[in-house]
Amino acid sequence: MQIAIVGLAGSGKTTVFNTLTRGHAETGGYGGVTLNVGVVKVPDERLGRLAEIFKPKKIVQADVTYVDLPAPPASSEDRVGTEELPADHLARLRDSDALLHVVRAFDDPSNPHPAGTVDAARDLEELDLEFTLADLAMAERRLERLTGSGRHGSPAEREAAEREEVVLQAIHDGLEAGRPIRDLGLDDDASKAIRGFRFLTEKPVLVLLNVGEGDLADERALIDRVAAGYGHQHAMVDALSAKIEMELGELEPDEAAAFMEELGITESSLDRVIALSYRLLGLVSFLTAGPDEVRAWPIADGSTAVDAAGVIHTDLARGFIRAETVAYEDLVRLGSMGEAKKAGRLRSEGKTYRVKDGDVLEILFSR
Ligand SMILES: Nc1nc2c(ncn2[C@@H]2O[C@H](COP(=O)(O)OP(=O)(O)OP(=O)(O)O)[C@@H](O)[C@H]2O)c(=O)[nH]1
Ligand SMILES: [Mg+2]
Repeated sequence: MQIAIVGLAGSGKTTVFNTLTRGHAETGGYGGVTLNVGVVKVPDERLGRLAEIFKPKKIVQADVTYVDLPAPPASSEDRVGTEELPADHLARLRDSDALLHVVRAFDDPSNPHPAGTVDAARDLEELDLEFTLADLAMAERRLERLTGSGRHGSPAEREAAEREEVVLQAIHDGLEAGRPIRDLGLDDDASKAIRGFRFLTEKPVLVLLNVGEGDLADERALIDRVAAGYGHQHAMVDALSAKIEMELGELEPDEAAAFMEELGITESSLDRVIALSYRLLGLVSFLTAGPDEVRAWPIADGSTAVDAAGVIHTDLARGFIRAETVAYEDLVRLGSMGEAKKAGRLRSEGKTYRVKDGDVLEILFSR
């Protein structure tokens, strides 16, 4: 699972990246050109509780990869800015499962906004427009090819091409009217027909307002204001002060606590942002527990027991017999697998069982 951090130049992308990954990539070189990649462990307090029961040798958290990308150049009459990104950057962007869109909301006289004023809604719209133009150009090119080539191939191929054309035309018309693809409510067949294009406005997005260190008290009002004007599907709006979070991340725990008290904040936004981006991806975690390891595994919401087995290892999916399943809450309340079984809370589930967040699974399989 990969999330691309996008945003206009100087919005704080790399600072957010450093915060999330506890990294030290260089910030502040206006209009950065480097690509940063980092892996983040998803915090999950259930693992600690399970570890108390199983006393495993290790604990393994689910992880998500974050990619920090430079802003695309602005589009003009005859060029689409996003398509001018270096090929490897564009590939990373298209390959990502979701976007984390960092928007500058901090004012800083020593680092003035190039537009002269700070206006989060304006900046948000500006980059969204770039991605809309990139998708539109792609849809147009493909539509031209489909209509220009006439109808070739077998009946099945012609039918597939017609279906693709209908979906692309709907996408094209939507984009022209300013509607991102994520708003179109495409059904599974339509999504599948266009999967190969990896459209940017189809990806779910978490808008992250990067607020100034003096504006934390007004954070909620700002989120509400921006969210009210951003009524898109598969989109969420949240805020953090990237600069403060980065500084907090560099402190020892007791120093961090003192600093937070000074700032008048009770919790770091970091865990919340990681958890939100995880949810945004439509991910839930199932858990495995034993004497060797206690582990959280990311899986798409709605996946089946055999899908879950395949996430652990393809052999487990191939030889799947059944999944011994207990809900995390039941297991923790009853204290052990044995007690869960006695209480009738340990279930044997088959291949098509839909795994729920927090299910503790043991997959039985034949080799
Ligand atoms: N005051 C303040 N400054 C910030 C904040 N976040 C980022 N900055 C500063 O803004 C400048 C740009 O931050 P970066 O994280 O490099 O922004 P970026 O989006 O990665 O920039 P490019 O990669 O150059 O497009 C740096 O000097 C940061 O220190 C913030 O919350 N408050
Ligand atoms: Mg940067």
